[in-house]
Amino acid sequence: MFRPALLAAAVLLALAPAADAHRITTKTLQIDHPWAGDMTDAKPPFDLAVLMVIRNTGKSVDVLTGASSPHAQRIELRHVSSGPHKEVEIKPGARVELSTKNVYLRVIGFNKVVDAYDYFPVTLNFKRAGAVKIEVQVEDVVLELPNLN
Ligand SMILES: [Cu+2]
Repeated sequence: MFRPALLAAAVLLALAPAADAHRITTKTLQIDHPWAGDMTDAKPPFDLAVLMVIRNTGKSVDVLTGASSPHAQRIELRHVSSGPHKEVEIKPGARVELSTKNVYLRVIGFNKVVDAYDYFPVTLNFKRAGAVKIEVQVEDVVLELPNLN
């Protein structure tokens, strides 16, 4: 028997813990759910976008200046319309979302075969917090990658 209410509850249960559990915290930063779209069909090397929410829980401004991964040629901060982006400032108490509608991390020359729900390592570089290691989750959704500009 098909029971929509139960199905909806199951979907919520499946989504909520992943989003809650997947958090990286440092003394001054809280990074929630860094993720990338499914690229099961892409042949390495390829580009992908990494998205996340960063909160500054400290008392000073911090600045995301770049990132790297052992599985990528390089990672760039990019603005969806204006291209290469130097840095992302995060004021104390502020919450900044990296997304393909604004500024995102463009992973260039990714060379690992990954399936949905796999993780891969990325190091974020901040002016104050320094190098912060995160694990990016591959989501089971297709994420349209912005054209390079
Ligand atoms: Cu996550």
